[in-house]
Order: sequence, then C-alpha cells, then structure tokens
Amino acid sequence: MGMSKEASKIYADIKGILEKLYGKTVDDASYKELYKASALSVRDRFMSTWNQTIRGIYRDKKKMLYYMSAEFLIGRSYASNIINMGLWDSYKEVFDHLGVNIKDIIPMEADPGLGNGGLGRLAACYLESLTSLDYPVMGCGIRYEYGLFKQKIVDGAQYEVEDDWLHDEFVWEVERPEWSFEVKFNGEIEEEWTEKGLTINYKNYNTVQAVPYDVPIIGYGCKHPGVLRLWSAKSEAGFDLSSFNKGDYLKAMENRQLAEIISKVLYPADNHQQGKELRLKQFYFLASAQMQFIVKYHKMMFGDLHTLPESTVVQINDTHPTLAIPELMRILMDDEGYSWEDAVEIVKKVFNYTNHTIMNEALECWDERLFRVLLPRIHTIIVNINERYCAKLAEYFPDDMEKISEMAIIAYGQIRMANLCIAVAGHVNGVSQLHGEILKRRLFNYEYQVFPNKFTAITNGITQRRWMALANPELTELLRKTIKGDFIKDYRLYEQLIPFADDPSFRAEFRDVKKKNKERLSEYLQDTQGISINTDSIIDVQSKRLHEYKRQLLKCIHILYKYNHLLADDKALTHPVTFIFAAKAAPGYHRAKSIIRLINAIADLVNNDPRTKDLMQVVFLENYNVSSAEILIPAADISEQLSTAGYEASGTGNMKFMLNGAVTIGTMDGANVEMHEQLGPDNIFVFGATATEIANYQRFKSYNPGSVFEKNVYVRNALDRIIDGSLPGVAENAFSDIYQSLLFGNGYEVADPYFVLYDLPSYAEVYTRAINLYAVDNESWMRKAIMNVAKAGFFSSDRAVEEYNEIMWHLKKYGEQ
Ligand code: 26W
Repeated sequence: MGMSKEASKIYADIKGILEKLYGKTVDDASYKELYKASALSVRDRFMSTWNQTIRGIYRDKKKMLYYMSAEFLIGRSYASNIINMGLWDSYKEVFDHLGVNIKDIIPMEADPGLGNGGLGRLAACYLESLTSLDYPVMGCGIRYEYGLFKQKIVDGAQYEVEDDWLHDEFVWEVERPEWSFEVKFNGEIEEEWTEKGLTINYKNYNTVQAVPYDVPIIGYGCKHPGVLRLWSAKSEAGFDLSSFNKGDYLKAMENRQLAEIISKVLYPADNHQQGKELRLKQFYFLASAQMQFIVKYHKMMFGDLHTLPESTVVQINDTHPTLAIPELMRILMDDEGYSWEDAVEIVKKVFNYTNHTIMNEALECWDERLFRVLLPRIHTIIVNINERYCAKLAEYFPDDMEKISEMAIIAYGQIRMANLCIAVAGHVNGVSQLHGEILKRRLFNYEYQVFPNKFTAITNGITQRRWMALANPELTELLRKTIKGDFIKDYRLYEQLIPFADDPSFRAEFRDVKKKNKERLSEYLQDTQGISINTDSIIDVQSKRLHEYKRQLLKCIHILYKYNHLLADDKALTHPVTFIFAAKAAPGYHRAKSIIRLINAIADLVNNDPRTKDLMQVVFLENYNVSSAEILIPAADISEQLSTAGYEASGTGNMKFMLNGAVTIGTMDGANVEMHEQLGPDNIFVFGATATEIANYQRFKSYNPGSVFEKNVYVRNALDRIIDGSLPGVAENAFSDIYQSLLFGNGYEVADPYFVLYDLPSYAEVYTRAINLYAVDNESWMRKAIMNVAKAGFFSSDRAVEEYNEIMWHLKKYGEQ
C-alpha cells in the first residue's frame, strides 16, 4: 500500500521526531506521543513562513491590529491548523497507514480554556478570520496557567476541578524572553519641576517580569500566520535580593509566588465583576506589557512616536484591557517626554472599544482607593483625563451636574472603565444592531448626544473554518458536492444552497448528515457520561454559560409543562425529543448552580418515568467547552436562544447552530433579530416579549408574574413541580428559592426579573408548532434547516472583521500597498 508523496514525507518526519524525542518507533509510541510528534511535524511546516511574515511586517512597516482581550477561547489547534494548511487528507492518510484513527489523536491535545464564553470565543474567531483574510494581527492576552475550571457533575450538582492545561506542554507556543518587560505596582510618585518641566519620580515600587509566549494563528491557506501573544508573570530574577542575602530563602520564594500568581488563573465569572485586586493586577499587567512592546517596536521601525497611529491600531475587547489607554499616556509622557496634549493627540487615534454587555453588574468599576494604592501613577493620569473630560462635557450640558456625573470617569469613589473607553476611544462598537441601538438610546445615551459619530454596530460573526469544516466534516462533504467554489473561504457562496432546499434528494442527503452527527454525539455522550440517546429523536440544545438572563429556567419549566401535558394526554408530544443542556455556572453564582441541580433533578424525573421516557429525555452535557461544542452543535435540530429580549448583546452560539442546520427557537434579542431578518419569518421560530415591551414593563413596574401564574393553570402546575416533592433525589425545599424568586422576588430583587413566566405561554405555543412540523411534515422542517445553512454566510467572522477594517482599523492586506 503506497502513500502519497506528501504523506510519506510526513510519515518520515513523525518517525524521526518520535525517535529523537522518545527513542520510540511508530509501533510502540502511545497516542499522546503520536500526537506530540505529529503536532511538531505540523509546526515544522509553518515555522519558516511564520518567521518570514514577522520579518515582512517589520520590513514593510505594515500597520498591525493589536486585538487586546483578557480572554481567548481558541480551542484545540491541531485539526484547525492541519485543515487550514490543506494537509488534512495527508495526515489522515498517515494515521490510516498506522492503523490509527486520527479522530483518536485529536483529543490528546488539551483544550486551552482561556476564556469564559462568547467574548473569548469571538476574539479567537476574529484572529482566525483576520489571518485567513491576510491582515496583520496580533492577539494580546494573558497566559493563564490554569484555564477555566473543568466541570464535574456529582449527584446532579456542579463541582469545579482545576484545568491544568499546560501539564503536558503546549506544543504550539514559543517563548520570547527577549521581548520581556517590567511591570510596576504600588510605591509612591513624586512630582518634580525641573528646567525640562514636570518630571515624575516613581519610587518604592514592586516589579513583575512579563514574559511573552507566542502562539501562531494559522489562517486558511497558511500564507501569513498571525500571532496570539500571551503574557506570563515571572518574578524578577532575585526579586527580593535582600531577603535572599539575609538567608531568608523562604521569604524570597514567597515573594516570588506573590508575583507569579498574576497569571495563575482565569477568573471564572462571566457578566459579573467583583472588583478584586488580583484581577486589576492582571489587567494592568497585560496593558503595561503590551503597550511597552508596541512603543518599543514602533520606535525600532519608525524611530519616532508621532507616527504611532500609522503602525498601530488597538481594539479593546470589552473594558478589561482599558488600562492600556492611561498606560500609553504614561509611557509617552514619563518615558518619552511628550507633553499631555501631544500624548493625547496620539492616544486618541489608536484605540477603539467594543462593548459586550449592558448588564449593570458586568460594567467594570474599581474602587478608587484600591486603585490608587496599586497604580498610583495611572491613577493620577486618569484623574487628569477625567477633569478635562468633565470640562468638555460641561460645554455640552452646562450646569447639568447630574448628567455629567453619570458620564464621568470617576464618581462616588469608583473608576468606571466603560466611561474611560468612551472618552478616549475613536469608536465604540455594539455587537449586534439591537445592542448598538440600546447603547445609543439607553446605556450611553448622553455620550451619544455628545459624540454621535463614535457609535457603531458591527454584528458579531463566527469562523466557518472551525464551525463548518472542522466541526462538521459530513456536511462539509455534502456542500462540496453542491456548492461551486470554495465556501470555506468565501461565506457568500452559501446562498447557492437556496434552490436545494426544495430538492427532495438533497434533503434526504442533508437528513442523513444530521443523523450521522447525532450518532457521533451519542457516542461522545456514551464515552464521557455513559448516557445513550435516541438518535431518531429531535435533538434540542441550549448550550451557553449559565445565567438567569439566558433563561435556562424557561426551558426547565417548559419541560415540566410538557411532562404534565404528556401524563394527561399521551399525544401531547408528536415526536420524541432529547432536551440537552450544556452550561458552566460561575462558582460563586449560587442561583446558577441551583439551576444546574434543577436540570438534573428534572432529568431524573422524566428519564425514569415509564410513561414519558420514550418520548422525552433530558441530558446535561458535562464540561461544555469548545471541543464539546464542536460535537454538540452539528447534531442539533433545534437551537434554543431564549434570552430576555434586550439582554443578550449578540450571541454567537446562535450563529454556529444556524450554520450547522439547526432551526432556532428564540426571542427577538441580539443577533437573533438579524437571523430573523436574513431567514424571513418562515425559517425561524420567534416568541416572547420584545426588547421595547420588556423595557416598558420595567420602566412602569407593571409586570406581575403572579397574574400569569393565576391565569394559566398549566404554568401553575409546571412551576409547582419544582416544590411539591415530585423531583427525585432532592429535598422538598431545594428549589423554593427559585420558586420564590419567580413569584415574589425578595428584598433586593423584583419578582421574575427576567420575565420567565411572562414568556412561557408563547414559548410553549411556538414549541408545539415546531415539534409538530418536524413530526408531520419533516420535508418542510428540512427545508427550513437547509435555509438556515444557506443564509448563515452573513454571520461569518470574515464579514465582521472586514466591516471593522472598513470603519476603524484601515489595515492593508499583505502584498497590498
Ligand atoms: C466578570 C466581568 C465580566 C463581564 C463581562 C466578564 C465577562 C464579561 C463578558 C462581556 C461576557 C460575555 O462573554 N459577553 C458576551 O459577548 C459575546 C461576544 O460579543 C456576545 O455574543 C454575548 O451576547 C455576550 O453575552
């Protein structure tokens, strides 16, 4: 059996690496060793291209985008790199030759969980798209030694286990110690007037060394790899020399730990900020290291910093990296001798800001006293920015102190990061059309009046390389036979599918693909959790972080509603349904954890009742992450996008389901609104109150969940199930808190703040319609599913980054002058 030339070469390389690394042959290497050796052979194939790209940027003084983010949820790199390099078939051939399934090699790589959810995954999709489109980009983040916790479910409850993802070595990263910088904390500043003007003396500070690790980003075609630069904290060599010299070795080591703790762990809270000192340290650490790099690099290229905006544009992904703004001011003034005015002129041309949430508890604020102690110099700079900013605002709103203090960067002892971003950034972006409108009309309405042109709304996107080619090889194969041209590269080509939605033989093939993906999911659930699912059932999925506004509870109560209905009428469900949930809860978010416990209790109830178990099954998929999403999403028939209208800034999971041919049941929220627009009302199931209706209820405090409860006996009976002792394995009052909160609220929270009961009847109505359609007119269902794929092109991150580039980045492709 002969291998192709390419495969033979790869095979020889892997053989050589195995020998060198482990002294083993391909026959006695373990899967882990095979993974590592083959990954290194992949690396060897792009290293010189990567190197040339970096040199080219420097030589041609190319403008580069720095995408700064506290989170990059990149997922595994191995298959993605091979696919984008066009080497998938050859690598598969090699493993076939070895009698090994390449699909068993892929999971040997740890999935770097360097993000919580949507915001981190968006950053990863954007890096991939920018690189695929041949734009120069550097992602800038933190090399957390421990990523997001791994989730274990024990007796129905979530437990967190550390994610030691670097344990087996991360083969893709390259340490760049020559680009290390010192980051300074604490201490005092002294202002001194000399003949050169005001000079700042910063004394008695602590230093931490920031060491970058570069991860290559291999775009489609692998022409010009991008880079994700992740900063790691190291204590200074001889960090505490005096203790060392006094023989206090332990004290010295202790200090070392205190320094290195900065990049130890990703905070696992999503949409809830706590103002913790260590988190502030992480953010300044990232901001300072990255700005020092940018300044040094620009000076090497241009010699002079006036031209900084010609080489540099920075995108701030949510407020987490905001301190980059005052840090660049500090460097320009204190280290480079610029005046305030000159520094401002440069800085305001460099930064743009993307907002990802309107949730009040997620808007970052820092206690001013804590801030001043940790970052005294940055504090004085922000005070100065604030003074000038407020003076400017006073010109627009003379004597309106209320408005000005609402917009101020510092007020009531708090430093507000979003306000700082709006004051300085060139553009403020919302992540969907609706979200952009809400920023302008509600959250930042005063700012919008002052800076009407700053506000933009570029809808999020996802990369079709990972979310089609990698995650759904079966559908990719079918599309390859159907679509003319390279739809992996060009998202516009998906529309060619539209006529095929009416073609019965295409539908049959499409249905077949879905079935195979359900079987793959079933195997996964069997292997990981010992669960078997009915692959002829409708697969209904809600997968996303657990949060009350995302309303996993709505789906829970609806399942109980259906369960009751089925007990009363065995025709209440016309087709078997598998209800899947996948969600991590922030460890300190008790209500969210309690909802996970509830989901598992409901699973125990319906899965074990002989009257319902053949028609309904409830599954909680453990440890949802990028890798499990790649298996889960392609298997879905129904995508649940249930957020209370106005709360989900965009959503990107919704787009992944759409691309993979699931039909959405959703509210008119975030990007669902645009999916509805693209698809037309026939290809999506919309329900629930609109964002305007919700806002009005809130404004007039006119929503009363008690009346829904009283009026609707089905709602009442469903809700009663959670407290009437029906649920097995839990104490009768285990969920009384949830029940109470929905009906009565408590001291500091209104009743049913996310309108779960309000939307339940319309959800139930639309749900029944959806299931019935699938059951009685499956051809029409498949038609809708295919239309979803056909219309998903708009939601490509290729489209999104092109829009950003057009409006704010103004990058040139490699080879473009
Ligand atoms: C703890 C502080 C904090 C605050 C906010 C941590 C993380 C956040 C993020 C903004 C949460 C997040 O991921 N937001 C999501 O961003 C996605 C990408 O734009 C959107 O699609 C989601 O709608 C939004 O919830």
